[in-house]
Amino acid sequence: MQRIVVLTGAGVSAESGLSTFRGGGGLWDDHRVEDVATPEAFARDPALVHRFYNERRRKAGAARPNAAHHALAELAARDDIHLTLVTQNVDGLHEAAGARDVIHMHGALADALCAACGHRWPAPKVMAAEDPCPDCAMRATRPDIVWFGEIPYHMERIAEALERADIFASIGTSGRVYPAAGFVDHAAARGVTCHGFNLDADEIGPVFDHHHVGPATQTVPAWVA
Ligand code: BJW
Repeated sequence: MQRIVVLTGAGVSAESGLSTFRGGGGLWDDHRVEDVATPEAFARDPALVHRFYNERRRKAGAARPNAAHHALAELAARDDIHLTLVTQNVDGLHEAAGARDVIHMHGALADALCAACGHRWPAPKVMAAEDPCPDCAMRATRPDIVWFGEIPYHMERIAEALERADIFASIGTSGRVYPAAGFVDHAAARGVTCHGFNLDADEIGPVFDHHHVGPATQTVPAWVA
């Protein structure tokens, strides 16, 4: 049984019509990251942050998984492979393609989180800070998203999977945001074979053993086949 850890980023959903974060047309072109993706920004202007995420939730809800999401779901279903699928994406497209047990290290647009008591519940289409928490009734509703300065989710589980991996693959991520950006170094230091997938050859660092350059909808199905 081969143990594979796959890390995905915004590039895997780009061909489903969802914007990436950096580069031309990236999400932050319209919104400075400090204005929307930090706890401080939320404390300063919760309405702006909710508007940003309500719009992201609307777009993600209308998007459909692409061939890369489907190929990864097929890989997960194979009997001879144990796949740990870790995503930085909050869009839910891996699940829409049929993948189960996806590790959402940066949270999910589909969930709401009470900043007062930590309770989680399915996000309404349009969320506002004034929405009462169904558990404690406080009005401190926020998206269940990991912002800069917050600790990503499931780090222990991810570290365990990386410790046991035979293969590591990083797909459609710029590798600029930590701790996810450090997974490849951790894997490479253990002698794990590392595959990098990106549209842009320059975004795949020399630490990767195999460079798969091109759109994820082509390179990922070709790798999985
Ligand atoms: C294609 C393609 C196609 C396009 N096919 N490819 C200084 C040094 C080191 C670290 C820090 C530092 N100062 C601060 C930090 C920490 C900070 C950080 O990393 N900052 C950096 C910016 C420097 N990190 C944090 O604060 C994290 N927390 C933390 O570190 O806690 C401490 C701790 C950790 C662990 C244990 C104990 C303590 C939290 C990070 C939270 C990130 N949140 C965001 C926004 C919220 C989610 C949301 O709104 O959606 O998450 S930021 C944003 O970037 C989002 C993404 O998940 C994340 C990564 O972006 P991604 O996915 O890589 O997208 P892009 O756009 O950057 O790249 C897309 C790529 O796809 C490109 O390369 C394209 O070429 C490619 N592509 N189309 C294939 N068709």
